[in-house]
Order: sequence, then structure tokens, then C-alpha cells
Amino acid sequence: MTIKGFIFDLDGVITDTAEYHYHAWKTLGKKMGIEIDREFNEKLKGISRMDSLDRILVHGGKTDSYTETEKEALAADKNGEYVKLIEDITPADLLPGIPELLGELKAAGIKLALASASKNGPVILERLGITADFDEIVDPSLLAKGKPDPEIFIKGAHQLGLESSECIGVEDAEAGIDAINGAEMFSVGVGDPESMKDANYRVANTSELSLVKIMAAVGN
Ligand code: B16
Ligand code: MG
Repeated sequence: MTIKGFIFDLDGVITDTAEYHYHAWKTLGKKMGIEIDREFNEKLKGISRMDSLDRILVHGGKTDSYTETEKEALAADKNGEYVKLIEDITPADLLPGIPELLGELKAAGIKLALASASKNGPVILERLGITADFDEIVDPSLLAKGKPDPEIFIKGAHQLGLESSECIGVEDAEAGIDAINGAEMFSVGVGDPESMKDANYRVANTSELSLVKIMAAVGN
């Protein structure tokens, strides 16, 4: 099958907003009396805002401490902190190798979609100066289920007018790799061998992403 589309995760693949999510959750955790360290934070990568809050409450043993309305307010509080942290994002915040990869994809006529769980995705693409590079953005607020469910990647392919088998998904989170694999799409993982063990092709960091190497791995 010829590859005609690339479907990108945002946080951890295109830019390092993971650090900002971590700081915003840590600040909220302090207010709730729940310690959030980097090891636990790994379990939040790629996970939607409300699902992340639920995981944090389980982690802190406080699942029954808040009503749904209070949880909405806590999630809004975290997002307020996060929105402040992403205010100063510029094109210089594109991760190494991403501008080059986007250029290679454009030259090859490959369509691009964004499959980010983040409702802040469009504004981040704007600040990074790459909105025009993307043909489609999946709206995470319209999903029945977040990552690791494959829905977001299936929708990405559909919005591009392509079959899953004609697309490649790129992710940095375990939940994201599970979502790509579940969509029966070739998965490219960015990160350490352990968390990316289920990826069809893996690189240690974004500077190693190369269209020629990925296509060779797919067998195209
Ligand atoms: P927001 P991705 C995900 O982005 C983040 O990895 C995750 O930490 C965050 O909770 C989620 O977006 C929702 O973000 O609160 O901005 O809607 O990795 O799917 O690009
Ligand atoms: Mg990610």
C-alpha cells in the first residue's frame, strides 16, 4: 500500500509542551495535596484533560473527594495555568528535525493531519507557524473515547480521505502507539525503547526522524 498521509501527535512529537502540562498538573496537585512526580507524569502523556485528572485522583487516593462540577473547575484551573505557560511559544519551539521532516513530506506530496488529544492544539500550531502545513485537524472534543482508543487516528485518516493502511501515525506516548496500532496504521514511536516497544518503527528523538528511513521501514 502506498503511503499518502502522515498523522501526527503534537505534544512530545512536534513541540515539547509535555513540560508545561507537567508543571500545570503539579501546581494543581499541590492545591489538592497530591504529589505529582515525573515518573507518574509519564502516565498522563497523550491522555485527555479529564482522563488525566481522573488518573491523578486515583493516584492520590481521592477519587470520591470531588463532585463532577468540582472536577470541571479543577480541570479548568489546570488549563488556565497551562494556557499561560504556552503563551510565548514561537516557531523556535519546534522540536529538532520537525521542520525538515515537514519539508520532506510537503515535497513528497504527502497529506498531514493532527491527532492531538489537546484542545489547545490549533492555537499551538498557530504559534509554531505550521497551521498551513496541516490539511486536517481532528477535533478532540468530538471523540467518544481518547487515546489509547484508535478513534482519533481512524478519524484523522478519514478526514484526509484515506484508508488507515495508507497512513503513518507518529507518537511519543504509549497510549498513542496503542491508538495507532489499534487503527491498523503503521506506527512510528519517538522515545525510549521500553515505552516505545510496541511501535512498528522507533527513533530515540525527533532529530532522527527521516522520511526515507520511515518509508524503508514500511517497505515502500
Ligand atoms: P489539553 P497530545 C495531550 O497532547 C497531552 O500529551 C496530555 O498531557 C494532555 O492532557 C492532553 O493533550 C490534553 O491537552 O488539556 O490541552 O486539552 O500528546 O495528544 O498531543
Ligand atoms: Mg504526545
